Amino acid sequence: MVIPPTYAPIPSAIHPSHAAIDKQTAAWADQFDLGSPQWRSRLATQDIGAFASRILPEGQEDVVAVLSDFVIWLFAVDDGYCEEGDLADKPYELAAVLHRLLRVAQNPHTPMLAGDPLAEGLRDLTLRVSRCGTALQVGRWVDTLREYFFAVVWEAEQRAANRVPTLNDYALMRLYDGATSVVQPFLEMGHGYELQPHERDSPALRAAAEMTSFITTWDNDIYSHHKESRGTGYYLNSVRVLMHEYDLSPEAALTMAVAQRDRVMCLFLSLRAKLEDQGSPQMRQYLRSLAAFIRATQDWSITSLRYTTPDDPADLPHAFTDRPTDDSTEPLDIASISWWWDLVPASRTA
Ligand code: 3E9
Ligand code: MG
Ligand code: MG
Ligand code: MG
Ligand code: MG
Ligand code: MG
Repeated sequence: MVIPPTYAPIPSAIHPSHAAIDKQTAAWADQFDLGSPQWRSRLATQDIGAFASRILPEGQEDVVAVLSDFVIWLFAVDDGYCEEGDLADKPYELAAVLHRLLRVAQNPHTPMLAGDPLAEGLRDLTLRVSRCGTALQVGRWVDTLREYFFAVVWEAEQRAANRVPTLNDYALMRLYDGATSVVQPFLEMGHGYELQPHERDSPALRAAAEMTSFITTWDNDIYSHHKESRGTGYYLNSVRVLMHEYDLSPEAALTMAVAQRDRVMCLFLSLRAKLEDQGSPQMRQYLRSLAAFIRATQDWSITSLRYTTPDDPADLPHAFTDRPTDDSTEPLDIASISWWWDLVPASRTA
């Protein structure tokens, strides 16, 4: 399947220390013995540090470094437990393991899971997150970790049943199972501010954050479809979900997935413009960071060996376009997310 260049209205940017951060993250994964040696040597070539450096191009370097280590830790959980490991189709056992890990994030001094690589890595991350963030942000990060864990347990149940989820269920699950919401607290920490709760928890800013999760995970599905469809059998991906939902060919499903992310991107831009007129300086910075996260995923995905897989090359684009394939202002026909369109009056999206 040939992946076309996708719409990229947000400028590209990367933190100047990306090379050092990338190197240090590979060393951190070695230090904590994450995954197998083979897994680590593969991940060391996938530019994880560059990805984190694109998410926070102007962020404080210590926070970018923690984010980078956290992202490789997340891939250890996602690859090792959730998709390729023994627990991938055992939701009950997976839930128990993830609850124990969560306890380590809630209090890194809890004397449990000693010597477990994921737990020891998480202990280190938690101590560092506590130095970078306020108590509120650390609490928020633990809550978002729980959200992510809950969603990957849902994925495991889909795998156990060997079922392709409905589009509505998949869109809802994907807001959390790509670990995008766990990264969002770093957007505040990276610039040393706290969003005010009445702004962060406003429906409009929550919607902007959810749209960011939708666009980045739909993009991931588009760019990782090659890797995932050649994997060990069962996989969760929006292209596959759309084929199943609407009885489409892979190519037609890809076209539809691209149109959906383009429509959400257009809505994100309209909502951002509206919120920038009204919000605090912190909210405006947060919106810039959400946008950077979207572009970071695009830039990293078309270049990382994780998705280009040169031994069995994926047909990924080398560039982006400045035009959406679909700029309709009509809500997507997905019940769990169609409320996003209520936040932007049609006159602002035209
Ligand atoms: C993961 O889904 C989607 C992410 C790559 C989106 C952005 C990345 C992050 C928020 C940090 C790391 C997140 C993880 C490890 C979930 P999927 O399909 O499991 O990723 P894959 O790389 O295997 O296609
Ligand atoms: Mg590298
Ligand atoms: Mg996953
Ligand atoms: Mg994966
Ligand atoms: Mg993927
Ligand atoms: Mg997947």
